[in-house]
Amino acid sequence: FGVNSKVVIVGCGISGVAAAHRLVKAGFHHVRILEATARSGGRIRTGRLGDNIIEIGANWIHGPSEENPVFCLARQYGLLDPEALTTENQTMDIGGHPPWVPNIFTSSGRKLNAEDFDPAKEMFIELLTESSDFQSKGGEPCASVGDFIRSEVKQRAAEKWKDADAATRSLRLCLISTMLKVECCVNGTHSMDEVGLGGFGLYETLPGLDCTFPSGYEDLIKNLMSELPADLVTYNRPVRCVHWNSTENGVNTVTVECDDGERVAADHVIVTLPLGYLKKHHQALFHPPLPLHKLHSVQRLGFGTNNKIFVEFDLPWWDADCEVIYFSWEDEDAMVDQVPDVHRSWIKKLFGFTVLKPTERYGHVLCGWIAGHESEYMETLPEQEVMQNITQLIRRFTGNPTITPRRVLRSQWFHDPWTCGSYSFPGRGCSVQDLENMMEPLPTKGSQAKPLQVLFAGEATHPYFYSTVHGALLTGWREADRLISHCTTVSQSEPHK
Ligand code: 6YU
Repeated sequence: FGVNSKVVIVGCGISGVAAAHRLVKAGFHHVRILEATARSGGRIRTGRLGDNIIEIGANWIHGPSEENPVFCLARQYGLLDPEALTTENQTMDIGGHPPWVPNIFTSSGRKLNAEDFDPAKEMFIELLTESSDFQSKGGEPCASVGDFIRSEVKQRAAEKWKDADAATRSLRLCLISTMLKVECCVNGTHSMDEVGLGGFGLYETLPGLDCTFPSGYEDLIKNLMSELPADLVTYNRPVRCVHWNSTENGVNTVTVECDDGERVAADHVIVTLPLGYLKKHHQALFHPPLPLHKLHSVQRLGFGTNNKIFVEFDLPWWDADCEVIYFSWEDEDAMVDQVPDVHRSWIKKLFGFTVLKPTERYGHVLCGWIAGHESEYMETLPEQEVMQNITQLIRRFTGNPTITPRRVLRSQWFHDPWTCGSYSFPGRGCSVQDLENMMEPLPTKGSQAKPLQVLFAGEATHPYFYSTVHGALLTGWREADRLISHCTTVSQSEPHK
């Protein structure tokens, strides 16, 4: 009992590492992490493109300020640029919309001025803000954010843009399509039609201008891991099934069964598996199965794909101050964020690129962003074919037939068998209850069986910071604290033997 309890953590992403860290610091000495792959970090994954450091998974610390534990740890470990540490940076409240300098190109090879973009951008941001408000008000008029934005733009454009000519209005609607695609990447969804309007406002932002890890996000994992016993993690050890409520000598136990047949007995198991993995494998993964209300929440919450395509150039073809490049298709004034023929036109889903800055550190590297089924299809193509499609696209939109990338590297999060996508979002009909169900331990309340046999952490179990690293980290701490307080109470009430 108490610190002698055997705790098994399934998954060595940030939430698993955070849970182990907390338990070990509290004196628990039978903590073990079982990880399917050969590395720690999960969706925090730093790679290389030539000489440049790139982030295959998580990119930014969203809202780097005092309330953000990832920021505080990164500062403590000395992992951030001085600029990120300034009060000015920490207090900037961007509400999830970084004030990036854009370059905007259209499919006929035109470069737009910021003024051409502003009316559509303003209306879009206004509607996103209104979409978030339904969470507190209730009684939303449509099921999804996509439906709401489309119907409102139609009405508002008729009034606000009545003096604009037909071509200008059409261009603005095409720009709305581009922004819907941006938002698909932000939310990790196939389409904004899949993101529930009632649940959209659950996500909360923190103050601070998003910053990156100059030597890679994995530095955070390395620093945390260096404070844990070296043999705490067993790598290449996928878990096949968690047997809970099984009875041995009249006492409930949990047994974790691994793919290689190893069976690990535990008092408590913390499951930190990605929601995509849970959706696909829940049936085989839990014995007995998950209670129905928990299963329904696993199904109702969304988990889609957002991938990156890194492209390096000898020379920049964007402005020196440019931070984001948008591509807008002039045939998309129907406000679409889905491509009708995925195999032929998947590239249309790519909204554009963010520019890796500063240039002295990264060279001339862009990060392309593509979400949804189009992105999942892109993963199946040879990298050479992805590079050809990207080259054609850039040449068309810039009108410059000589632009040639030096090299390309893309992420493949959907086909990663241990992740099955990128991150979670509230689907249609989702409410905070679904996130609460996600984090509820097994057996659920009211059961006479031994409590806290299986606990749940991971980004998809945070009620308002889901889809982020800080959300995932907090859930690891939350479940460790749940166990610490439970084990302390139990060991205090146990008669001394
Ligand atoms: C953030 C960002 N970021 C981009 C991309 C991705 C994600 N995120 P893990 O998966 O890490 O760990 C589970 C482990 O389990 C793993 O090691 C597996 O191998 C293992 N496992 C699986 N099966 C197993 C088995 N059977 N047995 C044993 N082990 C098994 N977050 O803060 N900043 O910039 C981004 C981004 C491409 C893919 C991101 C970002 C999400 C984080 O990466 C993610 O939440 C955490 O790393 C997850 O940690 P974990 O421990 O839970 O799981 C308004 C509004 C809208 C709302 N959304 C806005 C939010 C914006 C989110 N943006 C993200 C954007 C980017 C670019």
